Amino acid sequence: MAGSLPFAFNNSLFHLLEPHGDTNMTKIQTIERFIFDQQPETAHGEFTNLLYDIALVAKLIAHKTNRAGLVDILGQAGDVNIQGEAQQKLDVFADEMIVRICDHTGRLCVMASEEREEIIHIPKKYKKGSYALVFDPLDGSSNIDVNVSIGTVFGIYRCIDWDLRGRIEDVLQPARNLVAAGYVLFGASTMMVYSTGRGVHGFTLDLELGEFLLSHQNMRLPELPAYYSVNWAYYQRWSPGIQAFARWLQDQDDSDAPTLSARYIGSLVSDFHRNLLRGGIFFYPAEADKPNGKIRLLYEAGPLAFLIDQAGGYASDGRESILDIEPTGLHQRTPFFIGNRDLVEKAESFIRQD
Ligand code: AFP
Repeated sequence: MAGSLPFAFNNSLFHLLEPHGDTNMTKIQTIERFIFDQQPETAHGEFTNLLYDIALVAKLIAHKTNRAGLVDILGQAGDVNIQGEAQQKLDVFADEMIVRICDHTGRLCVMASEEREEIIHIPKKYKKGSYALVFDPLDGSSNIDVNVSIGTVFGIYRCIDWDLRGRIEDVLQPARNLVAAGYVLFGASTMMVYSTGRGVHGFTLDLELGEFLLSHQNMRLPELPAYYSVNWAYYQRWSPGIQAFARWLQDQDDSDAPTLSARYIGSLVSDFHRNLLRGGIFFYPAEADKPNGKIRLLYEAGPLAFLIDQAGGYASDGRESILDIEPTGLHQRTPFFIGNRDLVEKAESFIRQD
């Protein structure tokens, strides 16, 4: 009975314990347990613990974003709160949390954040680790004020030269070199989805337990896509090839064209997550005055390309795989097409005709 169980083991968990069918019990796995079980026998735990750190920071950001609607009541960003401290913007908060949790653990050699101009060095007083972390602390932040889902994206590389302290070269690696990537979606519920190159796995945060529980094991893109996602308002700015592709997506008369519905949130993690579950394509192409589009290669496109590859899909800049692009700058942008392989390749074929 609930009353006789420890506090944390509350009602929210009971539905997970209900038998499925006659005999099978649902298996409950926390993210910690799952990461640990996936770790190779030879591992020293450095990488495993880095993933735990990210799961911890995800909970902290979730706690803060869940209170975003209270800002009007408790004070605006830029205001001074009751303790005399300035209120922080959520993306700045998320950025600082990630750095604070990860800079002293001895697991990283360097970090790079979408929020900062330069790479983030590990202070000399702390031990240096073997991994480099890239992240977009809170993507889609313009959606916070209207209570629309937002997300954190991250990627983990191995440092190139383990003898040196972190350098820019450690983060300017093609996404094909990622050893892990993932995102945290702050939506109707908070989810952490990640891959270490052995499938894509999703965990949902149980708020009462304070634990991420395995909810989506081995996520695969459905073969039949359901959605296309693009900001249609920019149609006039696209090349003729991209315009033709966008019209093809809508073309009910072309027997080759899939029957898709349109969905666009304007928050990449949310658009990506929905399309991962339902199938489809998200694209943010080049525009006349933005030849590289808007999406950042290092913090958004690369990690999501790694995930979609693991889920059976494909990501391209319209000409080549995102996984193969050698980054030249920390804040480089790229045109971005991601989703079911046949749809992304179709976009490439239209672009070749430009
Ligand atoms: P913000 O962080 O400025 O809201 O940008 C979010 C984003 O980089 C990505 O999450 C969206 O897919 C894309 O921009 C939306 O851009 P548009 O508003 O131009 O469609």
